[in-house]
Amino acid sequence: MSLVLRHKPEKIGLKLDAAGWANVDALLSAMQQYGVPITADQLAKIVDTDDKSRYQFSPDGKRIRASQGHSVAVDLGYQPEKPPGVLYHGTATRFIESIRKTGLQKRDRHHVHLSVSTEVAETVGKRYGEPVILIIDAAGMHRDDHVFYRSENNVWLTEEVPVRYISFPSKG
Ligand code: HQG
Repeated sequence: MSLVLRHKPEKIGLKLDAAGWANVDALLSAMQQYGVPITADQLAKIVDTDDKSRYQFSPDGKRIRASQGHSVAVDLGYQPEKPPGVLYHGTATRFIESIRKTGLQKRDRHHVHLSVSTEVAETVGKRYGEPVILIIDAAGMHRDDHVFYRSENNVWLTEEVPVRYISFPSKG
């Protein structure tokens, strides 16, 4: 689901609109044609039970999209918001040397992803190796005119995090 709604909709012949929405019926028939049939009920269950609420239906239930994390060009329509004073970014020890030089970069995604809890940051960091939690001075960034967005599933998004706003743990 993440692959087709965020990265490669063309893999199953699906089209997303400019805001990342796919028509639910089109998704179901594309999955069927791709050889992985799922029912509307199963799709609803995936959306409901996803551990990070990655997906959302439109209010009328006819469309579906990922709430963040895309690599395809989409404009999710989130409005700039004032972030909490401190946010966290979970990464892996092997990236620390590079992050110390260039700050946090968005890489293949549209934004750098920041979380409100250290628990989430730790889980995110573990995907890439020995986790490290970086503490981000979001208040300072906001004061200095860095723009933040908050996704539907409470991930904070920003263009980049320059080194001066990052606190590294002493062992990193
Ligand atoms: C690292 C998952 C070296 C960055 C998660 C991260 C999140 C640098 C990796 C969401 C760097 C990029 C996003 C630099 C950043 N030098 N490494 N200058 N700047 N990095 O996956 O934040 O399951 O694109 O620290 O839960 O790990 O997809 O970003 O380790 O919410 O819903 O480069 O993806 O959510 O990795 O994860 P990613 P992320 P989903």
